Amino acid sequence: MYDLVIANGTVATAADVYRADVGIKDGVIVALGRGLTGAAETIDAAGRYVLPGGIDSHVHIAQPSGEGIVMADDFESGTRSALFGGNTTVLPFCIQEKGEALRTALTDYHAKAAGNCYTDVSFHLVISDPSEAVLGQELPAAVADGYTSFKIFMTYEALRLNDAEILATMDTARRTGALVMVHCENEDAIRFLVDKFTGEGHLEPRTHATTRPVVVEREATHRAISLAEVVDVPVVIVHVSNGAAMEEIARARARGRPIVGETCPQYLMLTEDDLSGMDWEGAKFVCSPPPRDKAEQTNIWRGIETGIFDLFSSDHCPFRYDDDRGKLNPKGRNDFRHIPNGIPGVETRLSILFSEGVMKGRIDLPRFVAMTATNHAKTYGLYPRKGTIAVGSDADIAIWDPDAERVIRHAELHDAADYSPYEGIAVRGRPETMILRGKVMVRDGALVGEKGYGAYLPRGLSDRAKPPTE
Ligand code: DUC
Ligand code: ZN
Ligand code: ZN
Repeated sequence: MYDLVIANGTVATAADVYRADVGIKDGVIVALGRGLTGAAETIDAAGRYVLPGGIDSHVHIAQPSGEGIVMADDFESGTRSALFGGNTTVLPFCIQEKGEALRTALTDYHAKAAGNCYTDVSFHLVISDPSEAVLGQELPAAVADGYTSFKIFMTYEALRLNDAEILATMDTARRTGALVMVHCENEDAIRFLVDKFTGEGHLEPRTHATTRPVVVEREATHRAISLAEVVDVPVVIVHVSNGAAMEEIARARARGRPIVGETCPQYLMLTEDDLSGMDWEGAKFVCSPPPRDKAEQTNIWRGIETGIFDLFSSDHCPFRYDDDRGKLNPKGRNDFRHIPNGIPGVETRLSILFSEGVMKGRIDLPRFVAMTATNHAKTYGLYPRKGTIAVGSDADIAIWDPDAERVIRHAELHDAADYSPYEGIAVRGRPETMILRGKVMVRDGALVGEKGYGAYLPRGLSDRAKPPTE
């Protein structure tokens, strides 16, 4: 009757924690109950947590990263690493280069993913060239085809949009029901500081953090929220690193604005001091926004505990360290301005929040599930197919051993980078068996599933963004 039963485990959703067996047929959850029998295969999950597979809605895989720079992970290594980290779905970014048609960018990106995935995938767009054709025809067509979210940047010369472009792009989101994600850092302020500090001879990795202080993120967060208010659209503020930006979100919500807040492990576990590593090792921690200080880590925990953050994502953006095409490229090894921005983390995201959050009593299991799976599915148009354990949902399940203790070592991870920024951190809890649409992909820590079983998912509109009804 069932293809698979997961028996005797403790099931957790974003709402409840309860003892139940999970019955699976044709890739879908068909029963929750006690004493389910009649399965082709039964997995005994006694003493284990049975959780929805993680959804990481902010990862970068096989993304063009500038001349001479190559992102460490392709879809094979990136989704394999995600799977071992407890995830069953990831959402990477399909970048539109300036002048490029969205359809071209999407076709190229699909070709990279097709047949190579160990998890399900869906794509956000990045809009870098909001021309009339893009906003008038291409983007609405893409939204209708299931690319229902896109990111815009307020920093990086090649990607940033000015305020007029942000307003026009947000207006297309309003008309189509797409959801806008914003990278909030003020490029002109960063430029000013970079000129000042490099003029004084500061080229070391730590200057990356010095030239991207909290105020440039706070100002841009305020502006993004204000522009979204002018247009009257919801907005996702991604990778929030500090309390001042959190306050902008809280204030806007108090006015009734629909703001989604996202934060990431680096803002809990790293500080800007990490960028001062000997012999340019600080390059391993160069990401934007940069890690802050201990007081800001406490602020970010408060945001997780009190609900300012809906989403906990990895912002996995992997570059190899000791590599001519990575962090230590010929220019980057002498000048922080040429160190590619981003750090790996898709495999460590869930273990860090489980260990530091759930096992240390800062958040409960339903909040963990909400922040790592359910809210991602709801925000990005995948719910209730994904992100929960319910009859009718895809059987995407992570079976966790809550007592397993280990120390994060890159040698044991499955990405294609050559380091982890979290090396040496002790964690409790481990996703030991992973099930994707009813198929066991990882069993007791060993890969048993096949590359290519992971599928592309077109998405519906976000629960947070609905188009006008007129
Ligand atoms: N923004 C991201 O979202 N990821 C990596 C680098 C960046 O600036
Ligand atoms: Zn960003
Ligand atoms: Zn990112």
